[in-house]
Amino acid sequence: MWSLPKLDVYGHERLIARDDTTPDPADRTDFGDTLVGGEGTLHIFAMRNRGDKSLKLSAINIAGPHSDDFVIEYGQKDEVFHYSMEALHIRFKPKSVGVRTATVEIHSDEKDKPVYKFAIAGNGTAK
Ligand SMILES: [Ca+2]
Repeated sequence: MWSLPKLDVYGHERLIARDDTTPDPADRTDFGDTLVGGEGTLHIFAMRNRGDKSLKLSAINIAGPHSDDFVIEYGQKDEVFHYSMEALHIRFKPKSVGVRTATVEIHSDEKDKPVYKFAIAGNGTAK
């Protein structure tokens, strides 16, 4: 029996729910305190395909009020093979002091839900 490709995204081995709106340090969606103008904070996520067919990724982008404060450094893979995973690296580089929020959007050919979204946040700090 065939199943469809199915995307799950994990941070620190914890599943990040689709449409999650509550960033949390436990699953790495909260990047914590980070110096404005510094190196930033890099978090690595895992995109897993638990279906038995390849998943085609058409785009990964960051949207929302402070989308420019988060940079995708790696993850523009166009395919996640069945029962396999790919890394997604996001760096938080705050442009201003205070809470910064955005939404990660992973577009794929998954049938029922082609956009996997979750909120991310971080706190810009001054020296
Ligand atoms: Ca959450």
